[in-house]
Amino acid sequence: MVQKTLVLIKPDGLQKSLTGNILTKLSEAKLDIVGAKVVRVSKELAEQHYQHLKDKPFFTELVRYIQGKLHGPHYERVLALVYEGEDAINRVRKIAGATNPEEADPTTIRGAYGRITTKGVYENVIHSSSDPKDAEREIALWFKPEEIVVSSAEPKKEDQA
Ligand code: IDP
Ligand code: MG
Repeated sequence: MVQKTLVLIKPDGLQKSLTGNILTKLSEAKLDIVGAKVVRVSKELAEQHYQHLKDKPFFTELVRYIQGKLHGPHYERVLALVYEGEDAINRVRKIAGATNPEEADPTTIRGAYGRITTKGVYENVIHSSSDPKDAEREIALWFKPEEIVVSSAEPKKEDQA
């Protein structure tokens, strides 16, 4: 099934200068990028994005992490992307790797580049939506509808000879 999925290159990924490596690795999934932008993450956006974890002991630190507050003022941003294609959600999750970077396969993005901070947050370089419901919610949270490119099945009239 053709799906859309949200990817965030988190502040640690930007600080470690991994954007190119991550995009190259994700290109193995043979998906299309249909949305992309740099976002300065507000506390509200961070809390909404991670609402399912609000009762966890690491929640406050997690919100600070995605806001870039652990990586100096220059990295208070993320790169947000929407990928689209066949089985997009699972394909990206597979390349991203397990949540805990120490348990992630070393050939995955998180396994290769992630770490656990002394405060116990998994700095795992990349976010990817975990299921179709999450993907829909997250894409609506991070992107306006007009920021997503819609591919038309039919060629446009003006493109035809
Ligand atoms: P996911 O990112 O693989 O979907 P979630 O459970 O949705 O995993 O958690 C969101 C983020 O919260 C993770 O990517 C990681 O940065 C952090 N996190 C999740 N579980 C833990 C934990 O047990 N300890 C520390 N950080 C965690
Ligand atoms: Mg998740």
